[in-house]
Amino acid sequence: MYDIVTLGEAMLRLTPPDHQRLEQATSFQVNVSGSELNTAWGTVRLGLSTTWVSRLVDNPPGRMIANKAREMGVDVSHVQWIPEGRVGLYYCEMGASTRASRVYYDRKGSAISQMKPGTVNWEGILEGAKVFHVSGITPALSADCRAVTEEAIRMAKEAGLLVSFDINYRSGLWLPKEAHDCIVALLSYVDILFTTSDDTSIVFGVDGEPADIARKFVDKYGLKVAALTIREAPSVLSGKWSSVAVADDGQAYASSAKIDLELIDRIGSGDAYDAGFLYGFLTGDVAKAVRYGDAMSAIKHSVPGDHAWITLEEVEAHVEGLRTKIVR
Ligand code: KDG
Repeated sequence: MYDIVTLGEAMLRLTPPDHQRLEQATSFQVNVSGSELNTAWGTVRLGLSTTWVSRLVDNPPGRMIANKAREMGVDVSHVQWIPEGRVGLYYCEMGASTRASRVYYDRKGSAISQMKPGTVNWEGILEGAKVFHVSGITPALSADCRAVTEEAIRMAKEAGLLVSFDINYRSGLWLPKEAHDCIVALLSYVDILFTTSDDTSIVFGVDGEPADIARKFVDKYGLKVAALTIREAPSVLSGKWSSVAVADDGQAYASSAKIDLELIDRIGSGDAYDAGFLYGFLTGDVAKAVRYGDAMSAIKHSVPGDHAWITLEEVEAHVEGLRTKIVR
């Protein structure tokens, strides 16, 4: 029995070292990536039991992904394996100075994009679980993935789980109108929504103050809670992080302060937020969810790679107050 069930694609992430341009690289750092796997990973680091449902090729990249997930304690027993095909890749060029970071995807036709509805034993996987989490990346991968996402969300709701959804709009995968029409249909099942004002603006045409945006979504779609993450990026390598969540009683829970960050690696920081938030929500309330989400995400910005190599003790220490002196 799991606390959390996730569904999504994992890819290999190839990053040239030392802020090199992609074209000049002679080697790559290799990381395992993927929004829902990142979140699964984060929840396991905090002590929850999480399974990640996906589809992988039984070849070295596919096994590398599953091994990395296992290493962290994410359950992969429901991953579908196929003998041939491909897992996705993405290249990540880390920016600096006035050159922004860039991501280049190479994921078309990946194993999960051909995952069919009716092929996952959702009833068995969801039984006794508390949360089903997926992001807008998964239904954007293909028509099949959209059907699988709809099926999983519907069955999770029927089984009494909380449904958690991160809009995570990817412009390379679909147009705003397609994303809008798909996500609106999913939102009627969603309890916990994660998003940003960039995504609500692009996909829904909804702008405004973050708390007002969150409130609009809670009211319109009958959500239990909507959380907006707020990033300010005064330069390529520095930023400020905060978030606000609005619950179904209309109350807003905002970060106690904006957190100043050096952006060692910001990819996966939204997924880390989701993990911290879900942990806080399941073990406390919305106020705790915001505190733990903020702490997870803030620390993630200091960690290279997509995954939140963070302990619960570090998150709790961060929640108590920032310590910047060396720990010996
Ligand atoms: O949030 C980070 C993820 O999104 C990354 O691991 C993979 O960008 C990604 C994608 O589109 O799946």
